[in-house]
Amino acid sequence: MIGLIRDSSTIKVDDKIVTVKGWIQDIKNLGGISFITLRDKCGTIQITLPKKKVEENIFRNLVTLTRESTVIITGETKKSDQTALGLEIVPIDVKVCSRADTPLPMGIVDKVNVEMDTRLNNRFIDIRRPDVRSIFELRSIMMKSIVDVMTRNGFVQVHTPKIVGSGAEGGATLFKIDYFGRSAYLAQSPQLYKQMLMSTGLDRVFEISPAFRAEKSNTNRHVTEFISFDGELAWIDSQKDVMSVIEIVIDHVLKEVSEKGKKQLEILGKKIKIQSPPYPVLTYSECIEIINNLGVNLKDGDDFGTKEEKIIGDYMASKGKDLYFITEYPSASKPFYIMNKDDTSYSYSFDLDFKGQEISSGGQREHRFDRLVSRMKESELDPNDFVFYTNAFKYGMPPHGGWGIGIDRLLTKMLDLQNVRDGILFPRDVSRLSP
Ligand code: AMO
Repeated sequence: MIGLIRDSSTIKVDDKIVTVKGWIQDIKNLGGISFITLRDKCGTIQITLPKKKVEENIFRNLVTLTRESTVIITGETKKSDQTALGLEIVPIDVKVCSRADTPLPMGIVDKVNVEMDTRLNNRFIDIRRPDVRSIFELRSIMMKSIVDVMTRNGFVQVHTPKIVGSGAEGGATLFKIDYFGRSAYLAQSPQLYKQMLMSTGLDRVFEISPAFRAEKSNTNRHVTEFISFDGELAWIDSQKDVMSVIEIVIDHVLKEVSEKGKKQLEILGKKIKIQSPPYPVLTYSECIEIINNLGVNLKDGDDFGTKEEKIIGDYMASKGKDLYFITEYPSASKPFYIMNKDDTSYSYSFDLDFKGQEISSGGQREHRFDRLVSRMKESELDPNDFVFYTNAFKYGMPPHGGWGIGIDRLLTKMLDLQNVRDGILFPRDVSRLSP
């Protein structure tokens, strides 16, 4: 028997006979009456079983079920002022879809703090928690908003190879694979390909794809497989043109997620702060000064680690800014494809930081063939390994620039998650290859 198919967000007392589907979250047997909390993707519904009014086999069937079993229940709606929905269902038909094994590997509604490892090992259960599921629904809203804003701004979505013959982001984080007896690698980024496209007339492209880094660091912001959102645009005057596009994109994403994800944000108890562009810009040298004024002893050329990023994050937070660019890093700390700043030791590079963490880096690229090859040699790379790439610079390459945004980090910072893994369904890191 089937009544009106309803979920916990649409059900009304007036529906009279309804069919609901979900997981048995809890069963309370009080002798003459039993209560079942049925959870569906939108919330919970109370199923009430007065022993005298419910058919015996339905009663037995339901009250002997294990938590998290899946059922389809048809029943009569009754007004109730004891439940959040203001109604309960008295079953007249039950279909048990699957009976859950016991004990459960982890609880769903229990208020105990479960370790990240246990949660990730049992991710299919973890995601049954409404707050966890909300993160992934918000992620989906975010991804759609990115595609929308990029397309609206004339960018063409592309996909480039993830099995590659040479890496762009340094040998230390390359995953080597055996490719029919030859050495190949998992792509660390679409860098070389998105740049090659700049010579084709496809002069505004974006890609959202997995990127792989053999990253040995076991931190709350590094994973070995992440989703990289890359953009590249030609005919730029300077890196500022690239930064302006990022501002348009991030601003749109924050607004869309706030607007379209209201329900999920409420479940998470979060409010997204929208910081209107333009985002503040600090140069690398200014950051060194800010950091050293706080008693640290950084030298020009030193890299910023987690600690330094946090100092700058706190400094910007004190000015009410969560999002800010850091520009003009030393050339030596940036990859070969970034353009040097005229005759200085700095570069036309930038990072976008969000609440004290780098979420993006980019810059103007070196589009002049000779200089590009020199930059490669300076970085101790063999230009012969990159001929497929440098060829695209030989026969007419416009000035161009772009960025890579770590989607997982953007989500983490936007929602103030503790760990980048919180926003990844099935994360991969040094010690995790399953599920
Ligand atoms: P970069 O190496 O800085 O730049 O990476 C760009 C962004 O990707 C994210 N990211 C990561 N996220 C999680 N785990 C990791 N191990 C990880 N590594 C990187 C970060 C980072 O800011 N080709 C250039 C971009 C460009 O210039 O267009 C690049 O890949 O959010």
